Amino acid sequence: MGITLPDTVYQVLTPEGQVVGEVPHLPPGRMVELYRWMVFGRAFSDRMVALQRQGRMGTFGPLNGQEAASVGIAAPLQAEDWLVGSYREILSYFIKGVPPLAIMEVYRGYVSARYPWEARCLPIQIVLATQVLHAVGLAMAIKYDGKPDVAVGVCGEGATSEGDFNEALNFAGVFKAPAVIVVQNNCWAISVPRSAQTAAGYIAHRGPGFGVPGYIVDGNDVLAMYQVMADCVARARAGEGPSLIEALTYRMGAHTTADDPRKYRPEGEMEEWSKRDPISRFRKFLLDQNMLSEQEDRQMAEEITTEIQGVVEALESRPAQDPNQLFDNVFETATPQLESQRSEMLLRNARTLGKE
Ligand SMILES: Cc1ncc(C[n+]2csc(CCOP(=O)(O)OP(=O)(O)O)c2C)c(N)n1
Repeated sequence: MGITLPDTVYQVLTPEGQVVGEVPHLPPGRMVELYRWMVFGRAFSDRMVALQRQGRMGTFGPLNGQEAASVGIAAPLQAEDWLVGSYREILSYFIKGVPPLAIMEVYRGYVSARYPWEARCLPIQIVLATQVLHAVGLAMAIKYDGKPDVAVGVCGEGATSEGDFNEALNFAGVFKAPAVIVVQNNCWAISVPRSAQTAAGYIAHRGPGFGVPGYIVDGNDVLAMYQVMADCVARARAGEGPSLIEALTYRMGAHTTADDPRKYRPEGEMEEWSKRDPISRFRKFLLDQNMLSEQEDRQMAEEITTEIQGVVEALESRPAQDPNQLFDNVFETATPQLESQRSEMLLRNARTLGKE
């Protein structure tokens, strides 16, 4: 087969922002655009956590620390390519064309929340690893249709212990599906560390076992992620089959707003990873290359705050979700059990409202 086990970590920028690899040929404006998305992702995530703490948003999983991987996954994709991810991939979804308002609506419980068809993203997946099967299914559909598109499936390292992940890789390998499977290895699956997830040195090592090339990438280096992703997407598009990418990154926030990582994270780990922060690394590179100035950076941050505030205002100007509609989209014709749950909830709501 000629596929060997990957053992080197692909990197373009060191944590200090020094160039150690080949910089992708991107115009300066595009580089700044990638950076803006990273800053936007962190600001959006922070705002979602703040809103949740104020009782204005449902449970949310922050993406802090994973901005480079998220941007590198989506930026090389074309409009017709599909992207299927979990709750951690919302920044990749934004780049693909899902409006931030639609994501806020999802987390606020609006059942009417929809992504535009043109974004080519399936709803964010909560059931671990199933999205990888969906991505390979989409890739097979693309292949049957003879289209030049690619389907990308993204999951966390915890999800790789699910059968679905391995079945998806096997199927993709056997049928040469035009798919790219990306694992965001952020070191933790809630409180389970990466070391307890697999005895293998790297998750990317699993690829060759399925006849799929595997790549290990510094997931906090947006340029490295961009380049490896672009190469794998190009190969899939050219009919050369699937790839597996492992992005080495770190979840700097809690698993979700319902989690407290202080209970399980070893002391000093967060500090160590803070030194590899993906945003400060890329900012340093852009400043050094004169692609961005301190003044432009500050202005960008202010614009992003205003933009996100506008999204929050649009969300909060909507009438509240009618709880009765929660049951409408489960089946075409609601089952008797569902109808009984609906009646029970409406009765409870009426009683609660009556007491107020
Ligand atoms: C099939 C399934 N089992 C368990 C869960 C509960 N659960 C939600 S997130 C999570 C950890 C996921 O970790 P990882 O795949 O590494 O992704 P991360 O949250 O770190 O991005 C678990 C066990 C679930 N959502 N789906």
